[in-house]
Amino acid sequence: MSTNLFELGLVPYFIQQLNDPDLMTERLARVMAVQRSKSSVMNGASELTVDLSPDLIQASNEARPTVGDWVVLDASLTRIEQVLERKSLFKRLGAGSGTDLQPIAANIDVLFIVSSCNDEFKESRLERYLTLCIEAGATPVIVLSKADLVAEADADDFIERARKVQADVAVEKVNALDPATLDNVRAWISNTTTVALVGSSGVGKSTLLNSLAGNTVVATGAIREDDKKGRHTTTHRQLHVLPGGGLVIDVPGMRELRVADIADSIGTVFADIERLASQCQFSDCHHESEPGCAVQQAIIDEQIDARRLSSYNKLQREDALATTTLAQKRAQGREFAKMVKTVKRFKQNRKPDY
Ligand SMILES: Nc1nc2c(ncn2[C@@H]2O[C@H](COP(=O)(O)OP(=O)(O)OP(=O)(O)O)[C@@H](O)[C@H]2O)c(=O)[nH]1
Ligand SMILES: [Mg+2]
Ligand SMILES: [Zn+2]
Repeated sequence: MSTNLFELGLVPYFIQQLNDPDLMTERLARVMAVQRSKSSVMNGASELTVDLSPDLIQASNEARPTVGDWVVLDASLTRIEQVLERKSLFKRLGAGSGTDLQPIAANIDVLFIVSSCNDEFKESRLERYLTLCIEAGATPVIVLSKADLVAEADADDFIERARKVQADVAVEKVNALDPATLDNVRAWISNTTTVALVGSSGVGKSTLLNSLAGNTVVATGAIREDDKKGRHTTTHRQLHVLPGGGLVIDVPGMRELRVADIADSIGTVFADIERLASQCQFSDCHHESEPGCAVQQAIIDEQIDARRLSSYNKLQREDALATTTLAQKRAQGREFAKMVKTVKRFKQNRKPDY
């Protein structure tokens, strides 16, 4: 099936980056999926599986193409030569003990943060996603799924809780299985909008995608009844084109969402705490047991809850740690590059031995 570049979400921001408009006929493409060093890309005529140029193989995780990227292929259409500058990038710190940033989705306009109307719903998880979303440069929308499985008043309680996390973020409740409940969600998706679906495994991201597409484009999973946890049905990130226009990246549920580089967005998501913090007696107040702490006072006065402060502190600590490790890594990388250069220069200047 061919999909023209505009149906893939091409906008002037990317066209302007091409040094030759002829590249648009075949060589400009969008990354639909990534499997190790191979990428699946769509160039408007067909879907191709391509490699990376040697430069990109050497590049950092962040600089390598990820799902949603706009790329320029070489003339033989077998490898990616260039990744165009991104409009947005949703990323996390690599899973496990990794200290690399892992790009999740590029050039997304809207992030649907999906959470269900049951025990899976956690304010702190939403706060985590929100900081990463704002840092990425995308608009967040909180989608509350499985509203059909609870009484209306209970679903409305979840809406209230979500609104309390972030007053100015849209919150939409849905039954992801029923397309008739998706008008509010659909309103966020224009023909050139790219949406990414994120949230825990089993919350209904793929179900939502199928309902938006009007047919089954991806598999959805059953929930284990014992612990209501999903089974990680979706195993890789994939960009899908909706038949009625718009693009959706389905992201597998992530067990771990470690943050990095979120110093600025923490201030946006926790504007209430930062506003209070500016009134603490000590400018370096940790908001624990210091005298004259305006944040602790607000907790006593029930203006904010202790959970929110502890979530703020946790994200701050995690970010500080990640930033230090990443800075060290980047410095090591620079040192190494310098050393390689010196060795090269030394070799070039060396007089022949004869
Ligand atoms: N009743 C009801 N069931 C839902 C809803 N959303 C999802 N489900 C069911 O929940 C199960 C898991 O849905 P998936 O769409 O596979 O979940 P997912 O978020 O894609 O999970 P991963 O791919 O593992 O990340 C399926 O059995 C769906 O039918 C909803 O709004 N209402
Ligand atoms: Mg899924
Ligand atoms: Zn304080």
